[in-house]
This record gives sequence, structure tokens and C-alpha cells, in this order.
Amino acid sequence: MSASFHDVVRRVGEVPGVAAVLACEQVDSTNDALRRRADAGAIPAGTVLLADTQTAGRGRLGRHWHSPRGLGLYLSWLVRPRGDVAWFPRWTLLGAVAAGAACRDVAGAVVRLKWPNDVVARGRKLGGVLADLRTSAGGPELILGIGLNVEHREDDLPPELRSRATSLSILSGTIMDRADLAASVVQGLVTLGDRLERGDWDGLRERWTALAPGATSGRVRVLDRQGDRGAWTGTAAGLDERGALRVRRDRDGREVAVLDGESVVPLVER
Ligand code: BT5
Repeated sequence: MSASFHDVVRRVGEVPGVAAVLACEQVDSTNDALRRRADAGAIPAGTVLLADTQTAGRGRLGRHWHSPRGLGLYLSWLVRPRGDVAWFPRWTLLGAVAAGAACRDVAGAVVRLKWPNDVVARGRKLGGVLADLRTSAGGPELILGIGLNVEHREDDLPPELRSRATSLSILSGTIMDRADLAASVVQGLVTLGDRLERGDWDGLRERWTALAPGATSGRVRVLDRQGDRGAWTGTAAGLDERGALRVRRDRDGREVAVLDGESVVPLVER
């Protein structure tokens, strides 16, 4: 059954470890709205901001995130990580594991993660993670945003995304419950976050790798910010300590750590 925004907010509020829930029917971007709340006053780590729609939902590198009202999950979570800032890319992977595992557990979807932030099913994008980090006097502050397509039917997707995106309802053929999914995603964030803060990077790396089979041996094409001009190919070789993707470059056989800001496109070889 389709869940109201009220149900989504209530269920997330019941998840143990959630410090506070901020509910907004409409925002520009949940990441930006949570950042403004944090700027305006003390907000505890573990706060979740949920919106029913976003007018300026953001992807990485200034891209747009399509966020129709009532159909998707749009949330942001505030973290004040204790670890080294160099390990910050780990949190994007953590968000992707929480989102992907929730899609699998609640909706039975067969999902794959694509480094660094994509949740994919049947080769189409189901969701994504956007991590915004800043360092303030109080230490690093991270806002982890998660977007998932849940109740969309095919014609709820804009034409330009129709061949590249999907939703849990399209995948399952039934209407999915956003409230169950939201609670599962947030439970995953809290649990994985606790473990990571206690030093269990290996556990997170294993979970991420289990959902991302292509990341340990798949053929990839790496694009930097210049797009095709700086493109090169290689073979993925798993994650390094920071959460960067290691890729063995065809050109010279050297292993290179690919960091966020570059994109990695899987290559299917004939
Ligand atoms: C992402 O960026 O995948 C990160 C998306 C994060 C969205 C959440 S929603 C809650 C929180 N608040 C925010 O403002 N953002 C976060 P990226 O890898 O750059 O992918 C963006 C690309 O995905 C776009 O350029 C489109 O091609 C495609 N896209 C846009 N909306 C989509 C959607 N709803 N479903 C699937 N693909 C989409």
C-alpha cells in the first residue's frame, strides 16, 4: 500500500539511534535544508531530515536529482565523524550499502552498487548518495543525502531518464511502501555508522563489495572532470583504505586510486 509522508516521518522517528526527525513537505534540497538548520542552531548528530518533494534536488558535480512529490525517498542524515577526513569517501559507500540493502530486504530487489554512489537494478539507476562535507571549529560535519525512486511508474520518470532510471514499483510490479523502506534505510545508516565509528571498516568494505561484484574485477572506463578527453580504461581491483576505487590502468599496468569527482563507467566486453 502507498504510504503517506506522515507515515514515512513517523516510522523513521521510531528507529533507535535517530536523534531527531525534521519533516518538510517541500524543500529545495534536503542536504541544503539540513545544512541551513545546522547553521541556525545546535542540531544533534544523528538528525534525519525528510522531504516529500525537492525543487532543486542535487546529484554530484552540480547535477539535478528528479524528486517528484510523494513517489521517492529524499532524506539527509547529519554525522559528525570522528575519523580522519581522508576517510570521508567511506561514508558515501556506507550510504549506498544502507540504501541498497534496504531495497533488497524490503522490496526483494536485486540491486548492485556502482562506485561511488549509485544504486542500480537491471542496469538502471534506482537511487544515489550525495555526501557534503565541511570542517568547522567543532570538527568535520558530514551530510549524507539519499535519494531512492520508490513508487514511480514508468511515466512518472521524465523522458530523458526513462531508459536509464527505474523504481522499486516498476521493478516489482506492485506499489511499494515508502515508510518501510525509509525505516530500513535509516536503520542501516545508524547501524553501519556505529560500526564504522568503532573502527569496522573491513565489515563495511565487505558489505559494499558483496553488492558491487564489478568493483573487484570488472573492466571500467574512467572519466575525469574533462569528460571524454581525459578518459582511460582499466580493470577494477577493489577499494583502498579511504574508500577510493583501485583501478589497474591498461596503458601502463599501474594501479591508480580513483577518487570521488571522477566517474567510472563499467565496460561490457564482447
Ligand atoms: C547522485 O548523483 O546519484 C546523487 C543523488 C542524491 C539525491 C539525494 S535526494 C536527498 C538528498 N538531497 C539532495 O539534494 N540530494 C540527495 P549523480 O551520481 O551525480 O547522478 C545524477 C544523475 O542521475 C543525473 O544527472 C541524472 O542523469 C540522473 N538522475 C536524476 N534524477 C534521477 C532519479 N530520480 N532517478 C535516477 N536517475 C536520476
